[in-house]
Amino acid sequence: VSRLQRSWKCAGDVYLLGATNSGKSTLFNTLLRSDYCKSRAPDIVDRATVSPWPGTTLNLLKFPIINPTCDRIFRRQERLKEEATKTEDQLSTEEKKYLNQLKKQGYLVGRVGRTFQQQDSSTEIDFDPDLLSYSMDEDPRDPPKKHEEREEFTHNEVKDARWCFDTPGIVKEDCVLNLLTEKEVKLVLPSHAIVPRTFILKPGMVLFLAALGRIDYLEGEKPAWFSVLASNLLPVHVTTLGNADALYEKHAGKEFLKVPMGGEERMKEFPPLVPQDITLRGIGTTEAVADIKLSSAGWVAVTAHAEEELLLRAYTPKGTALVVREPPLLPYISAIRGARIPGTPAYRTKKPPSFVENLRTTGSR
Ligand SMILES: Nc1nc2c(ncn2[C@@H]2O[C@H](COP(=O)(O)OP(=O)(O)OP(=O)(O)O)[C@@H](O)[C@H]2O)c(=O)[nH]1
Ligand SMILES: [Mg+2]
Repeated sequence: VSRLQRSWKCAGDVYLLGATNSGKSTLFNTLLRSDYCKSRAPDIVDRATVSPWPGTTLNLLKFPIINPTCDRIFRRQERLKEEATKTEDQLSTEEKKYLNQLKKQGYLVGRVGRTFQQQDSSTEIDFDPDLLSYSMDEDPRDPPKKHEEREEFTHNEVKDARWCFDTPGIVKEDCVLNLLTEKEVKLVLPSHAIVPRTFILKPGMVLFLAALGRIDYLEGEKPAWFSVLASNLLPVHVTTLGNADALYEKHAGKEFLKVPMGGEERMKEFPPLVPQDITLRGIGTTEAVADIKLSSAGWVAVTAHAEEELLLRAYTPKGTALVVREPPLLPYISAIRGARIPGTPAYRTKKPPSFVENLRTTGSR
């Protein structure tokens, strides 16, 4: 909010753009209740629908952007400074409960908060320089409205306003979610914080992410680490090159590989896995070299010994996007693991530290 106010000021309208389900409406609703929005607007503007289903927002929603006068920027900074010194202890029980709930779902949590509250006619009005400095777009003489009737903006409030828009998401044609049923999507879209699952694979081994993705480690000198970042409800299975095809044939569509579900009937209409070869050169045992993104089913961070050359073959259902993301999004993710489980290529899992704990201990906002 601070950066938008400093750099963009009120130069023009602002649009939240992005793929469906990327969190635009969540951000819109947060901005609606922040210093970015004119103080009266949250009561007038409808909140955007947030849902786990891609493509939920169909109409355009907008709120008027507040004009960041020098005085407002100053008061906002004062509030932020003050709040930075407060600890979580000062939150109400309800706020704490909400925060904990979000924390469990893997949200990056911070309180956005507002500096400028709506003028309430029943309370005494302190001297407010904004009322004088900004009578152009917010008319302080506006008579207070009765609570029952739906409030509306006055002509003065919106005539020169810039708006912030939520938009319907961009539908990606090559997204695996388009191929899935409602039940399957529920398993694929994470509903809780993802716990990374790391496996150590030798050349000749194969990793399946449900029946939606597959990675073969074809050639290389040494073992490498494969960290799966995907919904915790999707199974990961490791097998050998010799057994992989048979495993897929036997279990795709069934409980063992979970998604898709519906047995052979379902698999008849489901596109086959198609391969793509990938070569990577390791940069060391603590840092991943790349992410292999298996459409929206998840991604696998690959960590390999320095200078070690790997030949991989990755698969996603035909028509869906397989992307090699280099550099990886979370280079040190393979370190978030427990002890090796004896006799298997798997490591025990470990929960990543929560963002809130981090924020508190570093004292940043
Ligand atoms: N873990 C996590 N989930 C989020 C975050 N932001 C949004 N979500 C969740 O992601 C899902 C989609 O969020 P929306 O805000 O509806 O996404 P959108 O981009 O508006 O989606 P469309 O309107 O369909 O294009 C919802 O279940 C949200 O609760 C976030 O920062 N972290
Ligand atoms: Mg939306």
